[in-house]
Amino acid sequence: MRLLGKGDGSVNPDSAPRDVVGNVPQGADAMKLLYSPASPFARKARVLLRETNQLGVVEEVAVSTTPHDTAPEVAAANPTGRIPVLLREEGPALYDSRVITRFLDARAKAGLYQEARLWEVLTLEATADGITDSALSMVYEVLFRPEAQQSPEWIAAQWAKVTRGLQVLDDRWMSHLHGPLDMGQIALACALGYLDLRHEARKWRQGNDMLAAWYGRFSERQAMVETRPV
Ligand SMILES: N[C@@H](CCC(=O)N[C@@H](CS)C(=O)NCC(=O)O)C(=O)O
Repeated sequence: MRLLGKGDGSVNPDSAPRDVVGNVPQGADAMKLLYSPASPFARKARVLLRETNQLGVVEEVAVSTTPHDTAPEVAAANPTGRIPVLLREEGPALYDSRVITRFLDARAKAGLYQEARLWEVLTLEATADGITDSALSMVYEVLFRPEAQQSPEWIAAQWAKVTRGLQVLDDRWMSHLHGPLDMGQIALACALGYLDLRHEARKWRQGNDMLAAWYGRFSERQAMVETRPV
């Protein structure tokens, strides 16, 4: 298994190579999470593992994978070739991030998908993941397409999705964001962390003051600090 993290499934030369983090799990429940340090989707699962105290049963294994060069261990477990993947002793591998987080939340009975606000939480998570999808595809457009084939219009359209999402969050979601911890909030924090990592120059905080203030506080959580991409 290749253990050097290239990043968000793109190229991330500044990511420190890592392999296993935390205790090595043993026993029937032992699981492995395939991730790379800069992957915002994998970070959702990694933050959840810390918030719900499950690092003792899930070993984090950094892999090196890109859209053009899928790591064999990722391809073997997830036909779409994407991370995160959760390898389990007691059942088939799980993907994508939303399936993994739902599974790990249920396993720990952590209540990050509270029944009383389930549809809100899922919609918030979908909004956050949509922002991440667009932000990631902008990076892929530049890294993995020949320059002559890159489309500035397409990149602008992706960024428009990001800014529309941020605006809606800043306008309508602040009271939810200030409520009890849930998976929508974690997904959003991972999305915003990715904007800082890859799109800092676009200054997403401008015009989204409340969201920026919320993120400032949320990113101080230990789980966020420990998983911050370098
Ligand atoms: N919907 C998926 C998206 C996962 C995803 O796009 N992961 C990226 C890294 S952040 C990846 O593996 N890219 C490699 C590829 O697209 O082949 C999820 O939520 O897990």
